[in-house]
Amino acid sequence: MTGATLRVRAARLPGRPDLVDLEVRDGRFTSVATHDPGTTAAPADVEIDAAGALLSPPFVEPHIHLDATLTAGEPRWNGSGTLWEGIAVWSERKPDVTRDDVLDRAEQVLRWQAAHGVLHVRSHCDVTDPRLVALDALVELRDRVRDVIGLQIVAFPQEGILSFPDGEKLLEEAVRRGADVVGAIPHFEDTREDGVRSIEVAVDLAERYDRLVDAHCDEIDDEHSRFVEVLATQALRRGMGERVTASHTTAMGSYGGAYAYKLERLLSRSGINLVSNPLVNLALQGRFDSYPKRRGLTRVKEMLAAGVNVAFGSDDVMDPWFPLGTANPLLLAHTGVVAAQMTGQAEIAETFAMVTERAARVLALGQGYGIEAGRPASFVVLPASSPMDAIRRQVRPRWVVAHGRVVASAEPAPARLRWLGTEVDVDFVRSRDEAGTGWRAATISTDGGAGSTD
Ligand code: 17E
Ligand code: FE2
Repeated sequence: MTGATLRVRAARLPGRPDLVDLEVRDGRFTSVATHDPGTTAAPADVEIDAAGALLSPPFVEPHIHLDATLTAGEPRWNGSGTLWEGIAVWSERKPDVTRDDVLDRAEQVLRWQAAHGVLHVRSHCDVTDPRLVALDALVELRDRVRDVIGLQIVAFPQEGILSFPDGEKLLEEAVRRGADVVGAIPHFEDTREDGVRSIEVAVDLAERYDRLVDAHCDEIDDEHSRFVEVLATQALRRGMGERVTASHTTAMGSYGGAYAYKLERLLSRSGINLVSNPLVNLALQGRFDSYPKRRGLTRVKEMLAAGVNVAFGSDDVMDPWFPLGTANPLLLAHTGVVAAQMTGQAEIAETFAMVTERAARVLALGQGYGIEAGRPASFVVLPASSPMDAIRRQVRPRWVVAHGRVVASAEPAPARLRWLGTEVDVDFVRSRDEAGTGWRAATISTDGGAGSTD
């Protein structure tokens, strides 16, 4: 049996000058080649004429908390806006967590993500709960959604590994029940020594069960919080480099130049990944400062320049830590441009990579990701002329394709402007940006086989 076929014509790939044609069969790319306007190939079941629109591998969410999502205001709002009150509010909500509660909220946000073109998601899940009820629910959900979204689950000990009763046991049990990644939260442990020990426990567990590591690390405006050096050293000595991620690392925004220099060298040698959550940490950090007030971000540009892989994550959608959000990756890229001051032309293009390819490296997706023959045919078509254009105008994907199937589509919706006696459509395009592309004319047809007899 041959699976349905799909063809995309005249798509523009990020960073590639020529237009390309792509063919898909049985959910995988069978060819990616320079656009041939005169091709006589038989019509596919689904034909997309991209007309110069941007085609990118899907967005990847490297850091979200789906167990807590959509609980903002329950049982109360976070009045101080700090990380610490967020943790306290969540711990009051936790006893009310049930399987159906988690499935309902997490699936709703996964639908939003799919509509945004996010087809790979790493979700943290609090395992400082003796029932592990959210963990079981997310494992169930991971299996149910796998044809559309690849979900990775981090066993995340929100209230500590050593500072929470049976924290270590719960972490291991969560791994046994199916967590893909082992987490930690060293800056939250009661002592510095426990913080160091908690990292050793997490990395040991990951090694024993052959899992990845993703620790919440140094998410505090305290220049003395220096656990990322411990995590990187463990990764380096055990040869686990790219399988290890340090998330948040906001204390790096408070370190002085001399220590930061040492750290750049260690992190780049270790090969570990960093995840910055610019939207949420801009909001959470600096809350104990008056003025001047710190931005509370990790050193994004500097670490990229040192050769460290850095990606951007959402962290929260409407929960005790952040009341807004739709998990929109282009909003993260836009926020990252501002927050990390990545306003150079190449830097803006880099922020697009930080919500696509760089985030895919965090998830260790390897050959399971990317626009290449033999790989899964998962991609987004954006009504834009370049990554910079997509970020600036915050476009919605025209089509989202998962394993060769169109799973989301959105018509562009320009404003109709009555202007000095004429009427025009406004979609914020600077006409010069469009040179050489006609992406507004992109079309899809699903009757490709019509007219042929078989
Ligand atoms: N828990 C935590 O420790 N830090 C965060 N930023 C969130 C949850 C969202
Ligand atoms: Fe987080």
